[in-house]
Amino acid sequence: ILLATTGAFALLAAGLPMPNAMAQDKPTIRMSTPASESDQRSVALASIFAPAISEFATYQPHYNASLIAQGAELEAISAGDLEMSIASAQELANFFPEFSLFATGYVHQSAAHQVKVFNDPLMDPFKQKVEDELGVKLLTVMYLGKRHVNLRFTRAEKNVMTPADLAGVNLRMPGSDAWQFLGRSLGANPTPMAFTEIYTALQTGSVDGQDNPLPSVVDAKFYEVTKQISLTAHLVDLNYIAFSKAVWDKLTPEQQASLQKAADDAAEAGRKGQLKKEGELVAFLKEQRLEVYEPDLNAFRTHVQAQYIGSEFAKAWPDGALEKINALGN
Ligand code: KDO
Repeated sequence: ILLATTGAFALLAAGLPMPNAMAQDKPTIRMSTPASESDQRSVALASIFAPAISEFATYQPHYNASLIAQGAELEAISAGDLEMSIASAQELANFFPEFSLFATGYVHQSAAHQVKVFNDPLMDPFKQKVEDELGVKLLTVMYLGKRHVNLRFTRAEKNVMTPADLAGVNLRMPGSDAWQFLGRSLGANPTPMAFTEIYTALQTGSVDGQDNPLPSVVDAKFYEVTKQISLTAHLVDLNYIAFSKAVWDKLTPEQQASLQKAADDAAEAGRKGQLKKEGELVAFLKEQRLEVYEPDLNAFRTHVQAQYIGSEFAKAWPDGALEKINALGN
């Protein structure tokens, strides 16, 4: 009698229609991210991806790195402890150094350029390797935004016009070699730290600043504990939707097609949301009394690019790949 009150038996006993697949056959897609629930990528996944797959899978997001620590998500998917993440190219570069190409300063030019690069055949061997060696499918590319330098100092204390002005500045960057290299290439003194620790570190002064796109600066309220933003735009930043190949392989071809479309649609909506916010937020940040200004972009671009040329990172890039990426831009 007890058994008859659970699961499908309960439905039968209550005279309710049986669903095609019993609820417990539906895979749960646990998604872990350091991003908050109000981040545009999170919003797009919850409002577009989740309902689009709900007939055959249950989307279960975990925000603020509450399930898996930032940077450990890919390993978790590979081990079967997680089904999905919003992965950075820098995290992929920990496993496959050639991914540092997509994490290099001033390579991607815009959100549209990122999409062209992701869909170009030049990406095929990159995607295939991740699938074969890590058991992770990169479904689509999401737009995070243009990263800028955001400091605790007033502009009178530190006017960041060129890389030389960042000498000695303790700039929080995410913890991986590719991220730290980007921080050094900007001329700063990078400090590795998880995203969820930045606010307190800025508040207490254990770092001088951080770099993130304007929507992240606002979403995480970094403007409350900083005084200026130099619009360096050093990285037009992206994330890939990383998905467990083991789970994917259990779906029917129709379900795979729906899930792929759901990911693409969510990415497109997230991109639009993020671009809109980027356009609006300079005014908001100025209202919050931050000094927001443009540095000598040519000086930053030239300096950053010079650091990468001939670096260990660049040695891992497939021949001709950078040229192909550039050709897809303006
Ligand atoms: C960050 O830690 O600075 C970063 O912006 C890195 C990105 O790859 C991305 O993961 C992001 O954090 C988180 O999603 C939080 O927004």
